[in-house]
Amino acid sequence: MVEAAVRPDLTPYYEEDLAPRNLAPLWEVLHQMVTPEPESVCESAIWHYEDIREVLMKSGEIITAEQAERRVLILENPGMTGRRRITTSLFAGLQLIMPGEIAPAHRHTQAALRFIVEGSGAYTAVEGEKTIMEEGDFIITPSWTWHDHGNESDQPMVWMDGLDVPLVELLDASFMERLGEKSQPLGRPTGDSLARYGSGLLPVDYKGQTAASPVFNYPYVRTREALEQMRKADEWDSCHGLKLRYVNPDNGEAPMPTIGTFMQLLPKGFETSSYRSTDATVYCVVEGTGTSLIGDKTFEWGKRDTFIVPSWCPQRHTANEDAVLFSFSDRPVQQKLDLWREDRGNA
Ligand code: 1HN
Repeated sequence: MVEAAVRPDLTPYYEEDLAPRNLAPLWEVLHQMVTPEPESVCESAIWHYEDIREVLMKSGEIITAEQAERRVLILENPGMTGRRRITTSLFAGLQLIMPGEIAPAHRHTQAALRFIVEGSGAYTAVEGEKTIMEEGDFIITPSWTWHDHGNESDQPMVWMDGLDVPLVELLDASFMERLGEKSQPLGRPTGDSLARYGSGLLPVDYKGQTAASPVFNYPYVRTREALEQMRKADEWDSCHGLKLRYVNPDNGEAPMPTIGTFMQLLPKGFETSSYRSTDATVYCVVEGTGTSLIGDKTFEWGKRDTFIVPSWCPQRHTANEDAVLFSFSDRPVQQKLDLWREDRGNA
């Protein structure tokens, strides 16, 4: 293989012959383009909630939700400063909505998830149905669905927004529309989707019409109850503890085609064995405290913290007390494209 810049004598050819014709020599860059293993600029990182809560609340004083359209602080990966993403393929941010505020209705081709971090009782409306949000709830806003948020409670509400913005940017497929009204008209009662599609039942003639799940709120009470019931079987995976993936009940696939979501329980004292996978992953701590070794760096985490594991970076987690971790990644995309790999070490 020709190493980069080993042929400085070719510079005149590159600059005078190739560049003006929009041509470039592959042999100078091939080894950067095709690496033996993933080489990501994405870095491991952590955001401690107690460290960022105050500046997030400050945003509530300096701009209204309406002025901002969405009052979100972007969690920027330190390896990709200015690139508005938390991993190479995904956006994450913390959104704040104050009592009485409304974030007006719009829709876009980028798919979004909300993971509720703090507060109780604000709502989000998606395609004509409202849902009330509680801590730990996982809510989806699939591609091109109308959505608006409002806070009718008496406390600030904070959630994590996870979007496939960088993926859509890569594909140049961004479209966005504002409804022109603060709130969209509601066509279904609150709780309708969960009752119809999220109770181990489906309407008898239902034919999955969309790529995304017909359930749009996966309440934490149900997820937590599932984990608590399952722990009685005492079957722990050495790499994951007890880990569940969220599904579209119609086809068993991820709730949205571009973002996979997971919830796992690590009981007090549990130490996972080394694991890595090609989907860079965003973790949100729902309960408990613990320590993670990500590559050669150690991170201490607690409730409401967010941390990142880059692609193919070895991870080990230890729970100091019963811990519950929500996570999301681009895994469904990689799996559909036959790119996803995992390495369970010797486990
Ligand atoms: C968006 O539309 C929302 O609807 C949140 O709440 C975060 C980040 C990037 C682009 C669009 C929302 C977003 C976003």
